[in-house]
Amino acid sequence: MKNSLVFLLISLIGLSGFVGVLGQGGGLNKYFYEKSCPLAEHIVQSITWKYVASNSTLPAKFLRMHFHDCFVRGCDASVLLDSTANNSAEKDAVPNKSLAGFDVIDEIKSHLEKTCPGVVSCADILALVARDSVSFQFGTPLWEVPTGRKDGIISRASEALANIPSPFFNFTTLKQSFANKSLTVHDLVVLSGGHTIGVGHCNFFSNRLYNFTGKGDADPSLNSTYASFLKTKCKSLSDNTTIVEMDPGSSLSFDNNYFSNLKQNKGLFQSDAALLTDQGSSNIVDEMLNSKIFFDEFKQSMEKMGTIEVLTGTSGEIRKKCTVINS
Ligand code: HEM
Ligand SMILES: *[C@@H]1O[C@H](CO)[C@@H](O)[C@H](O)[C@H]1NC(C)=O
Ligand SMILES: *[C@@H]1O[C@H](CO)[C@@H](O)[C@H](O)[C@H]1NC(C)=O
Ligand SMILES: *[C@@H]1O[C@H](CO)[C@@H](O)[C@H](O)[C@H]1NC(C)=O
Ligand SMILES: *[C@@H]1O[C@H](CO)[C@@H](O)[C@H](O)[C@H]1NC(C)=O
Ligand SMILES: *[C@@H]1O[C@H](CO)[C@@H](O)[C@H](O)[C@H]1NC(C)=O
Ligand SMILES: *[C@@H]1O[C@H](CO)[C@@H](O)[C@H](O)[C@H]1NC(C)=O
Ligand SMILES: *[C@@H]1O[C@H](CO)[C@@H](O)[C@H](O)[C@H]1NC(C)=O
Ligand SMILES: CC(=O)N[C@H]1CO[C@H](CO)[C@@H](O)[C@@H]1O
Repeated sequence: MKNSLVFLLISLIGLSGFVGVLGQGGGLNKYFYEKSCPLAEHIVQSITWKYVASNSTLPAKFLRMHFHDCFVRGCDASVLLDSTANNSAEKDAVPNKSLAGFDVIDEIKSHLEKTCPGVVSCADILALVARDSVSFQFGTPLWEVPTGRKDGIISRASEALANIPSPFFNFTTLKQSFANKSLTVHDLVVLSGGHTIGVGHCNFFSNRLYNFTGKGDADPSLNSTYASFLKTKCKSLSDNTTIVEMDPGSSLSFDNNYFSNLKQNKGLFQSDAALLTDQGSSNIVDEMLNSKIFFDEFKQSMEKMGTIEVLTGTSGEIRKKCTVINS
């Protein structure tokens, strides 16, 4: 009787541990570096915070970089690889032209290689940096990043083009793009909230100001007051150098203001405005007007995005340098 009780207890503990690991998704877990590199997460956070403290545009760069990484071949740091003589990497694809912050990742990686050589993957570093940079403002992590990702060895510009959703997408193509990554319409709306920080280049939306249907017209779904303001920034259809805040007035603050703007028809890209064109999606936008709900849902969707097609166990490698595959 006593033995069987002990057995039952042990089984339960074992089972909950097992379920706990599976529950993280994709074979990742929260304590992956606990023995092999106990300071890993501390090192990532302190270097990230050091940079973000003096440059508040960085969280947007890292959040977008993580999104681009996960949507192309999974979260495998393929976005960090440089092009080589015979390969044009994701970095060199048009959607990646404005990615930045690679130098910070490199500094973190070289610090970690000194502390625990060959242990911490670039894919985990990027996932952690995205989380820590956005969380700096709050002083505490906004979502969990279970670790154990391996680095991929392939990066192709053509795949970035095929997998990164375009700002010209409508609701149908956005939904398809996210469904391709096992993400729902709910994830689509919630994660679009990432546009509460950062900037966009004029050429990604100036058709909405100057030539929406080819008749020199504006997009009727764009707030006309906002359109007039945007025209003072983006002077022509071909301007591809000027940037504007995506969440005017609070583009450095991570909050749910994106959704209030969206409701006033001030979503910057067609892909933002598209979230109001479907009833179900539009209802989710309304839910996100509640800040607590947004933060809670964003946490869950980011945790999901961070597990897309991850390489774990014996797949992939631990790169020595994040910009090149091991030779
Ligand atoms: C839903 C489909 C999405 C589309 C079509 C899209 C498109 C874009 C475009 C065109 C830009 C402007 C890039 C530039 O001009 O430099 C941008 C910026 C940004 N995106 Fe998205 N995005 C999407 C989803 C996401 C998601 C899921 C996240 C993260 C959760 C995200 C985070 C960001 C951030 C933070 C920026 C600002 C980057 C900066 O300030 O440099 N986006 N996005
Ligand atoms: C690609 O170029 C590198 C040198 O940059 C070379 O080592 C490698 O063998 C080449 N790979 C292929 C598949 O041609
Ligand atoms: C902040 O970081 C961005 C992206 O790396 C960079 O372009 C910009 O020059 C930096 N600003 C300052 C003040 O260092
Ligand atoms: C959405 O865009 C796709 C691809 O451009 C197009 O085939 C489709 O007709 C569009 N859907 C709607 C509802 O506009
Ligand atoms: C979704 O994946 C399918 C199959 O790989 C591809 O043909 C399609 O273009 C993708 N759609 C989007 C919007 O990314
Ligand atoms: C507006 O679009 C139409 C149709 O694509 C094109 O013929 C025209 O040149 C465009 N106007 C400008 C100012 O680019
Ligand atoms: C901006 O447009 C010019 C002229 O069309 C082009 O030469 C240049 O490569 C573009 N730059 C970017 C960053 O897209
Ligand atoms: C347009 O934006 C202004 C604020 O910039 C807001 O007061 C107004 O309600 C918006 N109009 C529509 C139709 O959403
Ligand atoms: C950050 C980065 O690597 N940007 C690259 C994007 O692609 C262009 C060429 O298309 C490169 O010149 C940039 O260096």
